[in-house]
Amino acid sequence: QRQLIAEGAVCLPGFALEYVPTILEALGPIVEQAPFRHLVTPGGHTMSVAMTNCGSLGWVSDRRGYRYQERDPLSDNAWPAMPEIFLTLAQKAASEAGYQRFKPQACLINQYLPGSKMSLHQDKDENNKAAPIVSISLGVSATFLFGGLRRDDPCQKLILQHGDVVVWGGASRFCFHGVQTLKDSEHSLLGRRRLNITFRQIY
Ligand code: MD3
Ligand code: FE
Repeated sequence: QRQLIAEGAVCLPGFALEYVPTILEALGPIVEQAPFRHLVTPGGHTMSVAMTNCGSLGWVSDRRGYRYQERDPLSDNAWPAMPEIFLTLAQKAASEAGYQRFKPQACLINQYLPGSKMSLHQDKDENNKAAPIVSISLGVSATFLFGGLRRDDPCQKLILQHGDVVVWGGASRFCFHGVQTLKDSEHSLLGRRRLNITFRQIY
């Protein structure tokens, strides 16, 4: 099943459900090598969402700016490798949405606890502007805000649930988006957390 959210934005409800046990197993060693951390924005604010990465490139933010880099700044080691199952799932979802040559190099893993949110923003740090972004939501459901190309364009609200995958490409790729403050509720597998995993092709 496939839902068109906007031009270029395709939701695949429950697409990741059958992969969840494998995904959670793969996340253990990743988070052990590269723990979740709260990044600081160039403006000096600490993000409420905790992040880590796997893959050949990882997204980081600090006082110097936003960028993708090959090493984890906490350890100076390469980011953990992207598990095969992640790549398979991301490519299968992209393919369902019409992107047959998706080659993600970066996988950003966001952890939301009750009270975490992500303010309205655009994703513009990827050099390859034609590739989509594939996102997987796990755990506590969240209200996702999806706007237009200008910050003050009206937003539609979307509930992203455990197992949902969204492919953001085409005209939706540079739309403003954000996540409302996570509610304090419990998910049977993930507890009070929400995880969002995004796959990005940088080059
Ligand atoms: C729409 N993460 O990490 S994923 C992010 O739930 C981010 O953690 C959110 O926004 C989260 O940058 C939303 C869905 C998403 C990702 C990229 C997009 C939606 C998008 C790029 C363009 C438009
Ligand atoms: Fe984003």
